[in-house]
Amino acid sequence: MTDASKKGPSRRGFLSGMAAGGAAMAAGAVRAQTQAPDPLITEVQPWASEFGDPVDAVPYGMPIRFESHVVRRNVEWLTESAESSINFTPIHALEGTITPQGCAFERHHSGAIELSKQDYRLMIDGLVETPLVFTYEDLTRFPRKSAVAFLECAANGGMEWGGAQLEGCQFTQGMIHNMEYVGVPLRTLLAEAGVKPEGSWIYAEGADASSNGRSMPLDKAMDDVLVAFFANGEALRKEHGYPVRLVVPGWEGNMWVKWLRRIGVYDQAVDSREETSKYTDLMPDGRARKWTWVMDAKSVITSPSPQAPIRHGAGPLVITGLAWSGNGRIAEVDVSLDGGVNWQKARIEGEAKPKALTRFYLDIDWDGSEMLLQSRAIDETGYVQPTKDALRAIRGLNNVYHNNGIQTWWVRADGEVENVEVA
Ligand SMILES: Nc1nc2c(c(=O)[nH]1)N[C@H]1C(S)=C(S)[C@@H](COP(=O)(O)O)O[C@H]1N2
Ligand SMILES: [Mo]
Repeated sequence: MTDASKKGPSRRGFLSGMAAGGAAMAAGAVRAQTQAPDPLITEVQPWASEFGDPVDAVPYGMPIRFESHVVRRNVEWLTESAESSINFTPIHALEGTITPQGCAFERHHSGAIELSKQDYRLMIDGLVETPLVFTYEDLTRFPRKSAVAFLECAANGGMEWGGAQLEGCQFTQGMIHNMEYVGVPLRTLLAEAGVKPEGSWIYAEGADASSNGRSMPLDKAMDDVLVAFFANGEALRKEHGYPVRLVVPGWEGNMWVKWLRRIGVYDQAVDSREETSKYTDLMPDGRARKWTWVMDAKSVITSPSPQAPIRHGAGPLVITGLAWSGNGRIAEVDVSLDGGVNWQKARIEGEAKPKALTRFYLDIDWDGSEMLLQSRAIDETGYVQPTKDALRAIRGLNNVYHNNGIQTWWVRADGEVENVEVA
């Protein structure tokens, strides 16, 4: 037991202790530092004087009201209507790697639909031996697999191509979430229907008005794609595709068709709207990159960041963020405090899973002076996250998608943080 009435180490003593003892001393920062009685400790508080809520007060719990700021947010000027729009995950306020469904960003082309399990049908047709229709219950009778995977919209960071614009990683990198999915491998269902030898592409479409149809090479469909019905231990939420969505690990979010209603097997791509006029990358010479399915390695410091400034002053500071790669595992994350001049290796927390968000930390003793914080992800293929300028030099400025450039946060001496770019 700790004796809280004893005088803790002075701030000065603590800081010199830091220099000697390093990060292990950081926990000492919260020790009592004065002898003034703290009424929160010495006086009986209301919450200790009466009963709390009974069980079942809330049959399905919501976050406590003190956390009501941790919500998805929208940028209203971005789209004409909220039915065909996007909002952003509050990654600045989350920890670990799993995104709760309730604050995981949403992207709809024609609104989130309500589709019951009873009304659900999944058709497999085209170049198959036996066209099939599955009910929801049919799907639950195939052997299941699970996968933790990030979903990143290809447009994540799209508003930053022209320069630093939005204040906070929720808006600059928040078109991303990471969940644990359970479902049936798509290859199991394709095998049930029997793909004909000519079949080399699939086309997946949703039951919503937009249908959001996308083509995918059969190789990927037979690899790690899941027809998923659970996320983070519970049914998919309506906005994430209840009752069934496609999970396409490592590939752009648009291909993760929600409210999945049909898989067609073909001998060529369909060239739908979502893979021609949209989700292609216009290059400086007027031509467009096509089939840019994989989300390249990327990272961002989530705290400190514009929505998560430093309030505690100089001394021990936890710098943390997220890194991910559609090509596999994150091998290393480097952090710079001086705008990319010097780099230090960050600590990767837990297992770096392939095609999933990976949490990193750099624990420093902040001297209270300005910093230009950056993080740089390196994945297991050796790919290094590029600077924004390096990306622009190749892709130009006409393009919206696949901006995985290095983010810079300007941390001021007062702890406030701004979105900037270093030349
Ligand atoms: N049926 C259908 N599937 C869809 C969409 C859609 O509008 N309709 N939007 C796509 C896009 S562009 C993205 S980025 C992801 C977003 O998934 P989320 O809303 O679960 O975050 O779903 C994809 N799947
Ligand atoms: Mo998207």
